[in-house]
Amino acid sequence: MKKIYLILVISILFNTTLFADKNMKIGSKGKLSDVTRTIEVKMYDNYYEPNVFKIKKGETVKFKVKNLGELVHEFNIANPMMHIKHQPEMELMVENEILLGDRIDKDKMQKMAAMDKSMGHSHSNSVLLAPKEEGTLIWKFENAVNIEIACNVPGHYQAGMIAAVNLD
Ligand SMILES: [Cu+2]
Repeated sequence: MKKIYLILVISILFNTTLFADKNMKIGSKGKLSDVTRTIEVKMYDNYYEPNVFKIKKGETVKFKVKNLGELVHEFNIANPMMHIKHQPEMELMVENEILLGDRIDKDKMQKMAAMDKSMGHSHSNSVLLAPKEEGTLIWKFENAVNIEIACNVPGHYQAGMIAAVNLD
């Protein structure tokens, strides 16, 4: 029984490593010329509207995201494991006072990014918006599996700021 458990743990760890490489099956940054649909998304404290997205496999979607909440929020397309992995980066941004509750210190973000890339928060699969800000993200859902859209501002994911993505 113990042996089986050990094998299970090893295989989970192994899969985790496989998933953590560049070919994570979440799709890729899309081109404007490939966009077939634009979806408007509103972010509130702490939820998305809509909170379910029906997407065809291979489709390139443009998301127009608006933060109508009073806090900073993120619209991040990833799988659950990537979200968990991204959260310490966001916590560091809070510790470095780049990410404040209701605003983003963009000057500081740029300065820090010059030293540490993760502080720049320039991920093609994510937009980070202060209240009243708007952003767009174009994503190609090719080979995408197990996707969820979530906010990794500390505490928000845990509070349930997650939108489901149904791929068919
Ligand atoms: Cu949030």
